[in-house]
Amino acid sequence: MHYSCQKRIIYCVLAIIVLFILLHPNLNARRTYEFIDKADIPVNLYVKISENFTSSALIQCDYHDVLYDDTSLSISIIDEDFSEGHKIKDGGEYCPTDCKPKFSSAIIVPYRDRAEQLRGFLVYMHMFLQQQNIHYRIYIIEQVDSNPFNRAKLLNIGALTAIRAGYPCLIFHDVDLLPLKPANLYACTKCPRHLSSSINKFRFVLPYLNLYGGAIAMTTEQYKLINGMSNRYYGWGGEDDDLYARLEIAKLKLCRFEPQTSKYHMLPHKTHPKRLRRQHLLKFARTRIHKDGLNSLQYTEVATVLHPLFTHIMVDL
Ligand code: NGS
Repeated sequence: MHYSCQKRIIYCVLAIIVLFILLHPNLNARRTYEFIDKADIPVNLYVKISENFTSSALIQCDYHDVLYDDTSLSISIIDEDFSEGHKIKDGGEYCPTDCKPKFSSAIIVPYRDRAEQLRGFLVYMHMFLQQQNIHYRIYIIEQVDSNPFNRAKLLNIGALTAIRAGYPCLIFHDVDLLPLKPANLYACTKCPRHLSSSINKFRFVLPYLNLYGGAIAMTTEQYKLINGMSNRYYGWGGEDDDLYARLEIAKLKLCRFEPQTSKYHMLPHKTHPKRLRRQHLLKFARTRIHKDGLNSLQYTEVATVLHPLFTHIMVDL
């Protein structure tokens, strides 16, 4: 081959490599980020159980062993059957019996049309959560109409339901995410917490610092303070960035646990069509906080069913 032709090919290949690196979404990704040191987690936890909740246990549950548990769970649990004779109450509520829990968490999952994923999620999450000595309940909020999916509005509906039931801590959770480390305590911290900061899909790096989607935890008080999430994001993307903007307005600084503890496995699924106007909505996120959220939430409850492993709320948005 002619020398100048070879040179041109080399330049082309180099240019493609440079472009690939520059345009790659992981360019801004964080292998590490600011996080709460393990030793400081206990003082940062928001210790509160549900109103009206009583436990007949004599001793308080201890969370030291949970926080320092170094094991990982195997995602093969999703293929298992849930054992008969478990201690979960209808509606998916669980409370440890041999000690008094310090935390009550409502796990709120927006959902539509992923039955197989939901089955695996429920089996896995009950296994995971029961190891943590917390009181919790799993709410699945299903959008039954045929409009584009509105994740944030479903989360608002779940939040209102959980708040009415007296839950002090709201954990908003996508159905395709499985926490891998039992040390990732599903309780609220005093700061709003981003739980899923280290996902296999992103090669366990945080795609951008302000990411506040996937799995997050907020106290009921914090969620009410920011008027919940915007109800206007139909279709994929942007609603979590809008939520982050609300935190900034309310001067609530988000926090995380260390990457090692925040590892998640994302179950594979089809990608959704992206909402075209999400950037426009985001641009005005700050102006809508007081008029678009919990205080403007409108929907029709189609049915609520207490299943053995979850509370199923079906809604028309
Ligand atoms: C951003 C989206 C977020 C989304 C994040 C990660 O670009 O809603 O990607 O998405 N923001 C906008 O579209 C404005 S993920 O790859 O996890 O599906 O959460």
